[in-house]
Amino acid sequence: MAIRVLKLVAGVGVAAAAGAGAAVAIRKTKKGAGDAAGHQQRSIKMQPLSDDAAEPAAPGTPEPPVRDAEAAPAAAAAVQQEPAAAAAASADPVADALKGNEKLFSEQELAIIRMLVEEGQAHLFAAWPAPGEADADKRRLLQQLVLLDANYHGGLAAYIHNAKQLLADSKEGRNAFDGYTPSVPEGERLDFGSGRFLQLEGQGLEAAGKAAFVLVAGGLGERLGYQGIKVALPCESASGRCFLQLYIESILALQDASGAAAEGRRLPLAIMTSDDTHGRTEALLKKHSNFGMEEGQVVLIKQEKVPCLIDNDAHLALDPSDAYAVQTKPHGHGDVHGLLHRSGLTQQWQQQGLQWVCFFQDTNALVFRALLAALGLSAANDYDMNSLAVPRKAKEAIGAITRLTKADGSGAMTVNVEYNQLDPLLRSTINKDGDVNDESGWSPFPGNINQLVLKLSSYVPQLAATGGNISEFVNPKYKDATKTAFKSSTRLECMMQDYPKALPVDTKVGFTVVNQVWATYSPVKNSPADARAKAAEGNPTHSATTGEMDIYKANCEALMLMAGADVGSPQEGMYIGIPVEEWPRVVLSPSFAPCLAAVKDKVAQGSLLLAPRQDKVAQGSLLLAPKSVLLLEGRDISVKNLRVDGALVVRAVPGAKVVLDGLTVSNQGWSWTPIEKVDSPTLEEAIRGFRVIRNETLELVFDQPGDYIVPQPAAAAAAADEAPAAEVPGDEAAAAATAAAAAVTAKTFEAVLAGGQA
Ligand code: UGB
Repeated sequence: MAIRVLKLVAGVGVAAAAGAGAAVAIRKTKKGAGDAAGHQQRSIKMQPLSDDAAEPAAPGTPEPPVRDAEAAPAAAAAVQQEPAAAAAASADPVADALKGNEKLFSEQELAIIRMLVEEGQAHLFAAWPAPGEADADKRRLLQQLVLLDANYHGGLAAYIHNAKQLLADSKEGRNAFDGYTPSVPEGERLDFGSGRFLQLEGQGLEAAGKAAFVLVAGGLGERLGYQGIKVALPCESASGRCFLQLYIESILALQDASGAAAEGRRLPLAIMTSDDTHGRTEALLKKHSNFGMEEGQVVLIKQEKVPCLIDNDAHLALDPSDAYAVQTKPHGHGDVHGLLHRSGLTQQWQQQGLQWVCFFQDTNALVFRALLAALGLSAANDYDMNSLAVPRKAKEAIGAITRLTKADGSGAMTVNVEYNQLDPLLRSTINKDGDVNDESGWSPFPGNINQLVLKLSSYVPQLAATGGNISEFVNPKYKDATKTAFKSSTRLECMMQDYPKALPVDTKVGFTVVNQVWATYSPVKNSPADARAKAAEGNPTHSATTGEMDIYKANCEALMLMAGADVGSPQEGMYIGIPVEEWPRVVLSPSFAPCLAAVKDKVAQGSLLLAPRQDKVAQGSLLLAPKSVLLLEGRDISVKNLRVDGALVVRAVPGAKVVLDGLTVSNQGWSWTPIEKVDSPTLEEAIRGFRVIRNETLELVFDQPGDYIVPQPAAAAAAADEAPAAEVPGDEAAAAATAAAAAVTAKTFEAVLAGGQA
């Protein structure tokens, strides 16, 4: 493998030519993540909620019972006990349940036990041996119950009460949307890169300077078959940049491009974690010095899990592998609103003068390509809430953003309706055919992808009114049609997109559809096996394979749309049975392309050619995939004339103004080698189906500010006699020769670019 690294020292280039003596260091080594020490993110450890009667309940959920163990009649408690326990009930049901173990516990713990017994949960203690045996385990269970009680708004009593109500509704088949008439809400549909898109993007960029960002990252990649945290996965293999790095760099790029940085303002990022992801997210940030964010700029807020339920009576589940632990599961991403409120972050952001909060999920690398247009529409229409959305095919398994209005005028909301609820709702109201496409060939209802823009001035008071508690749902998998038993335990959940359910009727809720799904949404959710099954049904696979390929596609399309670049035609490819469109591997760093308009500014019209083109690809079986690779990593790089047939990587620090003008790169490039042909693939490689082999690369590194033209005018002129532009061949010997020179003159550098003759 030959990786050629030209490390361009400050002063080389046009400005240097006019002044200081230029020196170019050329080396042939590379890599090293540069993990500077310094743990900078601030972690807010959420305090357990106090058992505060003033804490608002989740909107739409029933009132919790009053927690007053003394006041509750013992007879009522006995009725709710398990039959065996009820038979043996005495005057003190707690004593009955604990069988002499009472003395192990504090008053606070005994109060919780009493409440649980009254709520019919005596089974949690039924198998306990006599005092003296497993006492530490019994205390361990109580400690967990105290925590679970503290972490749920209204405590465990409220949780059990809400669960009973929702389980009864589920058993009866009651529809939460009964009485509502659906219609298509207010919003706008945009073509990626259109004039209107760019106009809104411009408005969005201005608004981004007053935005906070929230990443929900409490979920594990179970469906993906990945053990690590998803935000640590590379979003693409060409740069190896992980999702968290991409998101943070995108926010920093917006901070810069919006002018916030110039005014000394930092755009905050809050990340919701869970016990499954917290430690590893913290460690990832620490290892990479917050990927460039300052101390305190990124904040972690951790959600807690909720107890599992074993039946319609909301009996709490003991862990199948531990009789002294309640089984728990995630409560859903809806927790984010309550956490933002209770941490004080939203109030703090408002006091700092911020106006918007942008929410996004853990593995959609495209979100920042379209988010600005949504932010712009929010600003233009003064939306309290705006959902970035995608076109939806009727019956597609994706929620639909829907306006729901009560016939009697008593209520209205714009909210996500899950696809399985939409069809029956439409049939029973406005369309006997249910969920069908309209004349456009698409469902008139936009597809929800959970990238939300909220207006802080209405969000903060709404959180104060509701505590940020989001209406919950339950989704038990029943054993049979009688709906009396579950296949496995269930739990209450809540979703962040259900936030509008509790909003006042006159709240402005809209949507922003970007018509090109590939420009907006390509999450990494499914294992290769599930992805193959989805592909077989003709559905998007939402796999690591397509997540990566769609980044290259979106970047190529951006270059074509904004700069008339020639990137050839995409090829059909297949990795581990997952079909993909293969485009040249183009990575435009967030600093290079914080928005589409920046691509237009930095890449001259018709100035870029990425080979091989269609005709070359068609020639031989070895060239099944486009091999050209272009990585532009730096704010101040621009392209005036560039041809790449191979791999070119340009890295430039801020202030290194690099103009690629008349450069032709021709080398062996990189190959995306199918996983079946490589030894010992890593898990990250296995779930996407390939390993990147870097055969040959021209890497230009500009690590000092200055003005640079590549190749320098003299080199270009010299080369012009033989070729239209200077050419860098993939020549191992020449690379070795140049690398041998510890420091060479600018003239040598020109020679390298002209023909590798150091
Ligand atoms: N997440 C949390 O932070 N905490 C939790 O408790 C759960 C999740 P999934 P799913 O993309 O099309 C969502 O598991 O089931 C985070 C929307 O609900 O990927 O696919 C997690 O880390 C759905 O309406 O969610 O469904 C991740 O970042 C639709 O938009 C995010 O929440 C769908 O995504 C989503 O978690 C979609």
